[in-house]
Amino acid sequence: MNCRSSEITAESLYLRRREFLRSAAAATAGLALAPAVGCEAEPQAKPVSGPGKELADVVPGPFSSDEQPTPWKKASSYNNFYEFGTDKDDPSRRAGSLRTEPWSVAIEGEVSKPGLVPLEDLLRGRVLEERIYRLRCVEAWSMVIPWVGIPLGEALRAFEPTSQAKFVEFTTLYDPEQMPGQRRRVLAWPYVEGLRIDEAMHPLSLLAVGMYGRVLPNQNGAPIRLVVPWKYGFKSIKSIVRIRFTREQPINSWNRSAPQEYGFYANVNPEVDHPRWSQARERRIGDFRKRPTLPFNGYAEQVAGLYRGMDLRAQF
Ligand SMILES: Nc1nc2c(c(=O)[nH]1)N[C@H]1C(S)=C(S)[C@@H](COP(=O)(O)O)O[C@H]1N2
Ligand SMILES: [Mo]
Repeated sequence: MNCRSSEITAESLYLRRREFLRSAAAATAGLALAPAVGCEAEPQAKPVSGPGKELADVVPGPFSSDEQPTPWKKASSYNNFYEFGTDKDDPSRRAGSLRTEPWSVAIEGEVSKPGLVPLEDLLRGRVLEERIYRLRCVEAWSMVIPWVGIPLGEALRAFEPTSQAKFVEFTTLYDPEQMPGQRRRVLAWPYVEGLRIDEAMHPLSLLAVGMYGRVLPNQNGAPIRLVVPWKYGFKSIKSIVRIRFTREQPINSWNRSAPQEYGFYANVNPEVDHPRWSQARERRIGDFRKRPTLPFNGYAEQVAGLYRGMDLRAQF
């Protein structure tokens, strides 16, 4: 069976299909799409668990790309999540050991409302938005993923950062029993990332809890992760357990491990090569041909103003 074309059909119809499923015409639409759906389900890597629970009451959010979403199969089986190993298929094979319930996030540092916040409370009363964002890895590949989440800035403001809060630091769970990749010191665990406060508050920054209308698969950073679409993928930290508001610029894991290769800002910049390869082009997962990489991953109109006056070659 020619899977490529039917796979594309399945993905391009994915949004409309969900509408159909909700409507009275569900039975007919389901029939019409049956072959494509079957193909979509064809395994590439064996998933640790099936697609997550469907999320209810998701509204379309702003800034969505109109590009074709990457097939779910690829987005959930070609991953970087070193806590489960360094191969692309390690996370989808091994992340089943991560327990995502119950889950809390510690709020610390320069805030008037610190505390340990259960995930349910973090989400309570908030509208889940779907935003189709490009994610561009520093390794020169990219995907287009329909994320589901809440604006990071809105979530952060609720904790009332003080005027001293200049940066926000995020930390991933540390538990080598659940995250076997942490038994090897490929990075200084736990994984840490950071944003300047204005970057964190920018309306593009998303705290994601789902993708493709469903709860995040473990390998994609369940139960809660960042998505910062104008920065290289490593800034989009997964499985967050701590958010700390700081006066000083946080030391992010990749900067610590290889400072000459990975900076703090990590804004997607086709003009600044990685020391070992070019950043001028990228391969969209599923495509054969490479395409040019866009400044700020195509989000320059929204975010270039944050960096006015900065030398982004020096502060890479
Ligand atoms: N905790 C943690 N977060 C992480 C990583 C990681 O290894 N550990 N990898 C990063 C990198 S390099 C990329 S490209 C993205 C990949 O996200 P995805 O697998 O959902 O596409 O996650 C980022 N977040
Ligand atoms: Mo990445």
